[in-house]
Amino acid sequence: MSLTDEQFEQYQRDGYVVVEDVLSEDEVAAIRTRLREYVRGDREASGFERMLEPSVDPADFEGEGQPVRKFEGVGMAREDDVFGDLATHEGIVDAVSRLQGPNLKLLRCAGMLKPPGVGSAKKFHQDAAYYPIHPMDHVTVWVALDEATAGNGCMQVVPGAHTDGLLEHEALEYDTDITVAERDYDESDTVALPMEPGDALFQHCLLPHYTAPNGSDRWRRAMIVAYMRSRSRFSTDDRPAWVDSLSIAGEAFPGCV
Ligand SMILES: O=C(O)CCC(=O)C(=O)O
Repeated sequence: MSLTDEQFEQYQRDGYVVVEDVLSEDEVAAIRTRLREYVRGDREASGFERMLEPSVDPADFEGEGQPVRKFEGVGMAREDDVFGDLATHEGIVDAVSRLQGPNLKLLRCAGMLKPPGVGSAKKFHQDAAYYPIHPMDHVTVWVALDEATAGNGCMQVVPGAHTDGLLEHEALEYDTDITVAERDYDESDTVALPMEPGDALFQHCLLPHYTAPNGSDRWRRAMIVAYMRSRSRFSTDDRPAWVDSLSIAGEAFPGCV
């Protein structure tokens, strides 16, 4: 599966495109099962981070296992076969190759969970603000594992705003969590992107986006795999601790990320 010309053009114009049915039901089920094993502690998260919902006391959480907000780290794809299969998924890699060329590295792998009732918002941000990488055009692929709707925290984007460049961000509660400091748009300028399990959103790293809290009684789980060109370089002297990479397709180049 590569992108059609129409999908390619939508990505260039709007900064995103949703492609339906990229993952099969079985592939979605395998990822959900694996995430559940980590949430319940049946498997130990080794080589990647786990973050809990900040305002939820795990003792009060009535879901299955811990109130995990996210698992994050390229180590997920390196250490775990199910997440590794997602990172190298032919449909995803072919589509990203159309956007980024044949030499690709994985920049990010994450399980994004919004537990029912307690899943918190992810405020407006651009993914590029987290990653000092040149050129600033990496692609985030957000794959729905549940039906995602405005009610349980689906992705919301500002179409076309990726052309405004990198905006200033300020730190939130965690020093690793940031949000756009000043902006000339708000929630009313966003387009909500409801998605079915297995659908994938391909998103430009400069596209401002946010997700609302999950006020529903249904989980909203998703996976993120983000890719950059293997010729990308760091645009700072210090590589931030959370930046890692894994070769996915084509060649790797000396002196590059
Ligand atoms: O899945 C979510 O709720 C938001 C994820 C997101 O925007 C991110 O981690 O960059």
